[in-house]
Formats: sequence, C-alpha cells, structure tokens
Amino acid sequence: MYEPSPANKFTFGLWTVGNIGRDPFGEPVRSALSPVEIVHLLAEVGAWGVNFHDNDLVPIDATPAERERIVRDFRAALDATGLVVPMATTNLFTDPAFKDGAFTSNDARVRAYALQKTMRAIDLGVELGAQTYVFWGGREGVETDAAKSPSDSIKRFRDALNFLADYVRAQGYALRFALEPKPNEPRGDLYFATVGAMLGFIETLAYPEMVGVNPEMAHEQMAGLNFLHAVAQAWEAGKLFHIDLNDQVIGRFDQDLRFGSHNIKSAFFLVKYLEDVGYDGSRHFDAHAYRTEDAEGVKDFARGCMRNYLILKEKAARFNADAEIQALLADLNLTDSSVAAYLGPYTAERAAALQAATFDRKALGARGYGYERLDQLTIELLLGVR
Ligand code: GCO
Ligand code: MN
Ligand code: MN
Repeated sequence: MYEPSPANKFTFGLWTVGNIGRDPFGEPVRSALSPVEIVHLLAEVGAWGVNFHDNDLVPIDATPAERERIVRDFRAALDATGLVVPMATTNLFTDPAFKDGAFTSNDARVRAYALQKTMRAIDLGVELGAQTYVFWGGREGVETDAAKSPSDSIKRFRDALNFLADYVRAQGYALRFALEPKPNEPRGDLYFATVGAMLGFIETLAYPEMVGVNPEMAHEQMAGLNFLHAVAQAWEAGKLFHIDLNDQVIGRFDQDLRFGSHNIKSAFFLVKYLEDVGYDGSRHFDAHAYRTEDAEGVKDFARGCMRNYLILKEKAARFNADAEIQALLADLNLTDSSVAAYLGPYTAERAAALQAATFDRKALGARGYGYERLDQLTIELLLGVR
C-alpha cells in the first residue's frame, strides 16, 4: 500500500544516500559508493529519479577522458534501471576556492571561475536529461558584514544568474532555474535567507519567467518559519519549480533528517497541500541517514522518506473524506446575504455602502471558531485512532 511508484516522482541526490557520515567532529563512518552503485541502490528502494552536483558525478580534477567514461557508465546505469535525472546543480561550496562564496566572492577571479564551472555543470546536467537547475548558494554569505556590502552581493548574484540564463538561452536548452534559500550554515549568514527573499529577488532578474524556487523544509524550519506558508506563496506565484523534503528540529544545526521523522504535523499539512493543489514536480528528498547507520540503514532511511510521504498522502485523503472534519470546515466560512453588498472588488458604491454599514462588533468577537475540535480530529487521524 505504501510502495513507491514512478508516478510519485520520488528523487534523491547522489549526495544524500551517498552521504558518508562525515561531520565537523568526526571522520566518515560509511564507505563511498560510486554513482553507478547509488543508481542501483535507488532503483532497489523504488525511487524514480536521481539528481547530482557536478562533482558528485565527475570529480573536480577529472580529465575530459575520465569525464566521458564516467558519464557513459552513469548513463548505462540509468538505462539499466529506468531512473531519470530531473535536476542537476553545481558544487560551489566544497573547494577552498569558494571559501568567500562563488558568485558573491570578493575575488573577481573566483566569480569568473564559478561562472565557468556552472556553465560546464549545466552542460553536464542537460546532457543527462535535467530540466531543472538548482542554485543553492552554499557559501554565498559572510561571517562578518565588514567584508562586503550586502547590496553589492545581491548585484553580483543577479549578474551571475542573468549571465547563466543568457547562456542557457544561447544553447537552446529547455532548462529552468530553481533558487534554494537557507538562512545559515555553512556561512554564519547566507544571503537570501528565506523563500520570501528569493521570490522578491527573482522579479529583479532579466528573465524572471525562467526562474523559480526550490524551498527546503529544513531551511525554513532552521529560521523558525512555517514551511507550508513559504511553499504556498511560491506555488501561488507560479514559482514552485522543485522542492527539497527532509526534517529538522528548530534551532539545531542543519540536520537533514528523514522526511516525516520529526515534525509530523507540519509534514502532513505539506503533503496534503502538494497533493491538493496538484503539484506535479519531483518530490526530492534532500536528507541523509543518521551517522550511526551502515549500508542497510541507508536503505531504511531512503525507504522511510518515501513511505512517510505515502502514509501522509493517505492521511490527507482521509482528512478530505472525513465527514465530521469536512462539516466543521464547511461551517467555518460564515457569511450572510448582507455582506454581499460590501465584499468584492472596489467600487464607489461598495465603499459608500461599507461606510454606512453598522457591524455588531461584540457579536463578531463572541464567536467561537471550533479550531480546537478541528485540530484534535486532525491529531487523532494522524495518531491512527480515527
Ligand atoms: C544543504 C543544501 C544542499 C542543496 C544541494 C543542491 O543544506 O546542504 O540543502 O543539500 O540542496 O546542494 O542544491
Ligand atoms: Mn539543506
Ligand atoms: Mn537542499
């Protein structure tokens, strides 16, 4: 019943199930899997697609001949398993060259190198079928604002995205950009900290229609924000090009927990929203297994992400079919014939009618909304007693 199928569009990055468990305090605990091995692992657990940073697939110092061999082997694994590559991205954060950022580095040579690296990574992604290109500004930020003006950084980031959008157009690629915000980590503060900040920025670009967002659950939660509200704003603006699903305890380090493992209620309302509005893009799990896990534990992690999504999807269908819940919802939107004269687009008549109206403010304030009951029914549904 909770078995993943290609129609669910579940994807993982090479870097997620390939995570070797290194952290700032400890060495790797799992041996590295090759990209081909990861493709087979993902096929075994039932994923639909695999995404990658350029250097997850092709090492940063690979020769052109090595690149060709790696791409050939990877493509053969995709063909053998039926997995697709919906999204690709650039690693602009691991190499020491990027320690002061990539597109926003104070060193113009680094900014130029970052553009070159991204053009090559775009070529690689498109070659393997990617239609969405993610920009996560891993090191686009500062530890100290003495270093640079934030508005200069915004301009530099804009210049880079405009250059790369023109590159994509010049190549005739059918590729859309998805910008992924994060408030901090690995830098002390990252620019464009939230989905809302990215949505505002996109409208200042040369080709805003080519650019949307890739909201990540953990990133908004790190900032203490409501992820569903961020996703809804992106969706409503036609900008939900991709989504990174995982979990996170507010106020902690960047945990990248298995989807649905911590904030179950938030995950439920998110899944319900994506399913209700008919989001049809990838459900990408940007998370990794606990550092305690071995190779089997990594599969448990990956299966758990997908299974939790499908369980919550089924709970959402129950919520929508629950007569008592639906009756409560139907009662919520109170109206009466008198307000029809007041609500609607502005007209001089409406404004005049509203100015003249009398409202029973005390009666309005005395109403109970029944949200305790509604929320309790939701919780009982999630806890499996309903
Ligand atoms: C993080 C980010 C990354 C990006 C990835 C693709 O917090 O490390 O979420 O995992 O999603 O680099 O852009
Ligand atoms: Mn993240
Ligand atoms: Mn992410």
